[in-house]
Amino acid sequence: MISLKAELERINKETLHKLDQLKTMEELQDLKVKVMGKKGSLTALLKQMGRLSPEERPIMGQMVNEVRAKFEEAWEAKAKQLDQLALSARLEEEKIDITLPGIRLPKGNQHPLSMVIEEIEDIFLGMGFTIAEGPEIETDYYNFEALNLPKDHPARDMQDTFFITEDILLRTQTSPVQVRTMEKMKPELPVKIIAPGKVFRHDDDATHSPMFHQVEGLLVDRGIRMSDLKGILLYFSRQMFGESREIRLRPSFFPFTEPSAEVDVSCMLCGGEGCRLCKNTGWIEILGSGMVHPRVLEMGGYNPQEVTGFAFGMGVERIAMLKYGIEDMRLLFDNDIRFLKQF
Ligand code: 2NM
Repeated sequence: MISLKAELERINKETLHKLDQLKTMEELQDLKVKVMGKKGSLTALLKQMGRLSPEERPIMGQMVNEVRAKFEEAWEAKAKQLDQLALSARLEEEKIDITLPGIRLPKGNQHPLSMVIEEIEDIFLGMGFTIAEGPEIETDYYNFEALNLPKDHPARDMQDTFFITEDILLRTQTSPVQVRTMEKMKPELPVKIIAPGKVFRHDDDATHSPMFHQVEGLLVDRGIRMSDLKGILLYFSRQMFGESREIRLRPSFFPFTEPSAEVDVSCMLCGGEGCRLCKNTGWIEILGSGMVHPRVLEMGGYNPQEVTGFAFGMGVERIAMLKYGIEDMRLLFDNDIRFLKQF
């Protein structure tokens, strides 16, 4: 009895001391097992009680129970304390200083091609045109047939077309959008639209891109004349390249217009005096245009006896290069932020 009591005292002191010293939840769980587990020190002590006399047994039992109750109480308190410590450590770690300056995200830049497209759109919107869109993957019919380019037409070679199947292709111009719009609108007048978008042409020249951008325009109404075309394009050229610009029309050929004309604008670099940019001619070609071919009007669902129309098309990359003095078109497709930031 005496030795068991001394052993109990020792266990009591030692466990409470250990409990006081330990620092982690794992150590705490460990201690519980070492004291109260199957092979724990208190458990071992209880097993030895068989050696005691019947009178001593309940007294010793009560003492063991008291030690165990005290241990459990102290254990729960320690568990709570460790929980608290872990929580405040986490809060400390997660603390943020809301007075610190923010991190600025690197800003991008609108692409000069998008800027030019929007500028062109705004000029024509201001003249009452609306914007029409259509598929980049087209049928042979809308890209060629309906534009007065039948299957055996020699001018089909003028465009190096990306074919997907025999009848499906990547549009080589945005004119198919104009045909689709006429079909949808007929017999409503006027048809007064521009069609901006991506077009695709196969070209082995390294300075050309297989994908580039076009804006084409179409105005169909009763009594539309070539002078209407010239007035609209003069206004556009002055808005785009400066109030003092002049334009001139040179005879040309397109299968979908008759007559057709190439449009030059007086040089925006030298004002027409002659320089490197205009190769000393004073003029720079910016557009193709013409009066819509009667057959194209017909295929759009309009009667060429009743209505006439003009159409034009321009390459956006070329306009952007002229407007911003970009020497190499490839810069427009590299997406180098140092280049893009300049606009
Ligand atoms: C150009 C030049 C001349 C054109 C023709 C048409 C349509 F659909 F009305 F027939 N849209 N665009 C046209 C005319 C395009 O680009 C150089």
